[in-house]
Amino acid sequence: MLIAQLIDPDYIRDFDHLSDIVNRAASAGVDLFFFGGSLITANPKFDIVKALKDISDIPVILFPSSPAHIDESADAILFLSLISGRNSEFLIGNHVAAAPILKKSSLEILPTGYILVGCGAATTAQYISNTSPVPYNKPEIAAATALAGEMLGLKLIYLDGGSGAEKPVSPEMVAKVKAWVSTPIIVGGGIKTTKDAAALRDAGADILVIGNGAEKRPEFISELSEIRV
Ligand code: 1GP
Repeated sequence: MLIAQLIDPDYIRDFDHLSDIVNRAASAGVDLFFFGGSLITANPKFDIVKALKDISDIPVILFPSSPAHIDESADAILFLSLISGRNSEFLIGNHVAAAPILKKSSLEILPTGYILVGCGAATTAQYISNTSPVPYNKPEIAAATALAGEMLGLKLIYLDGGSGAEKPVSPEMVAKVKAWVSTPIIVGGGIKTTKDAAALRDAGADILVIGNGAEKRPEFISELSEIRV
């Protein structure tokens, strides 16, 4: 199982702050940085993706909510289709706008079925995408959605409670999706304890995404090295 640390540009105060995060991530063995956010409200004071590439060897994968977030300094992009929703812009519309730009870039394209799950109060991702999440207690809906995504050719499935979710996606849902698809499964949103992380790992998550949990308690990233396999 891999650990991806989400770098939200709104959270980064300055270059020294980013350096601290990178140093901690490197010593904890973080495998990937995801970069992005559903709603970016601040004008970054510096080019964070370029800085990440300059000071770290950890691959940087864009996690965009808009074609405006394409950044050629990164290594790859999650080409996310929001298959839990029925908003055509996030299913295919933004992709049409982004595809010609991506074709000219050197970014690795990672076609990803993105499934938002209701994990407590509505998250920014749900609001901004104007979609209904899969209900928390309906693993079979998540599994059928993931299976349809795999049949459409998507290479990764991302089960996300959304950044700042009150609780993570249930291990039961992850296990059901794991049983139905053969793609790697990314799980994120609301993971704040090693107990949560271990349960999701045991259920079959291939990549865990940690954002708020490490923003609020930076040592959480180091603690996760204990439960990695
Ligand atoms: C959000 O999965 C990521 O898309 C991370 O969520 O910030 O809640 O860890 P958190």
